[in-house]
Amino acid sequence: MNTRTSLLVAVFALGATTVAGAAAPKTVEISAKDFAFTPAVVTLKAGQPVTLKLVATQGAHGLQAPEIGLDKVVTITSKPTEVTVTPKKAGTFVEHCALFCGAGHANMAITFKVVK
Ligand SMILES: [Cu+2]
Repeated sequence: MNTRTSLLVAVFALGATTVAGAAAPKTVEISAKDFAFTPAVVTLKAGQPVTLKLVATQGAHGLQAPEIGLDKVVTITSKPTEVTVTPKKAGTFVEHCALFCGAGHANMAITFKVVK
């Protein structure tokens, strides 16, 4: 193997590593406070696994979104919780906070836009 071949092999190996890394679910950070989710609108891709990293910066909240594959209520506290989901169908889904959190609870919502 001459120097040029070695270099090509090295570049190929690097490329393969990058491709493998891209296959891992991307992470979307969602924070919750009294009484809002940030971001308020999250765009996801149908059929593509995504890890939601949920953390509360104030109070304790909850999220349940069966339309994107989050079937059980996840409690959101100051300790980050990661949950990986795969949205199956495209559409716009509005979910409300799933844990009573106070005066603004009823208006605390997040919108998931699932695109094809
Ligand atoms: Cu809440």
